[in-house]
Amino acid sequence: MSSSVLLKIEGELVAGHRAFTWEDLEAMDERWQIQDVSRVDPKRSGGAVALAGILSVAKVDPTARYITLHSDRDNFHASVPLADVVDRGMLIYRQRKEPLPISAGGPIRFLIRDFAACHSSDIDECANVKYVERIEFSSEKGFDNRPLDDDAHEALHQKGID
Ligand SMILES: Nc1nc2c(c(=O)[nH]1)N[C@H]1C(S)=C(S)[C@@H](COP(=O)(O)O)O[C@H]1N2
Ligand SMILES: [Mo]
Repeated sequence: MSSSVLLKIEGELVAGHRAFTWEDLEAMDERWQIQDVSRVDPKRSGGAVALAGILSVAKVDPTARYITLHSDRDNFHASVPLADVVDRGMLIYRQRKEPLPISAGGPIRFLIRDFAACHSSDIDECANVKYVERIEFSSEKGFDNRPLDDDAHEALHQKGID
């Protein structure tokens, strides 16, 4: 198992822990661990940590209003109001005792409980960003290149990266 950094936390509003290895996520307090994400979304499997746990360990300032999830791997980014996901967001990071595979959106995939249909709201399925490498906290909305309509969504799926 590697101890390389899987997740970076960015932004001026972050005062605490800014770099997480797989071991850091696994070592997070039991109260932040979600053992079985299939109960949240039957399409998903594995274990996650609650976004609220990351906020706590990273000591994110309460004035943060937006969270931006960055996948540099395939240049996909989503920025949503933090208040809407603070209690519903989680980071899937393991399957049994192993890191989440790329094929499942790993090593880290964001998942929102009760997400809306694609581009029907800010908190939609498209915001379940795969291959999350960086999470940014800010007072203003960050970069977001989610598909805005059915055509753009179809084009993204045709690219074969979704
Ligand atoms: N990194 C990354 N995350 C992504 C996407 C993507 O293209 N790249 N597509 C999004 C969209 S538009 C949707 S609807 C869901 C689809 O998730 P699924 O392929 O696991 O069903 O992933 C979201 N997360
Ligand atoms: Mo989507």
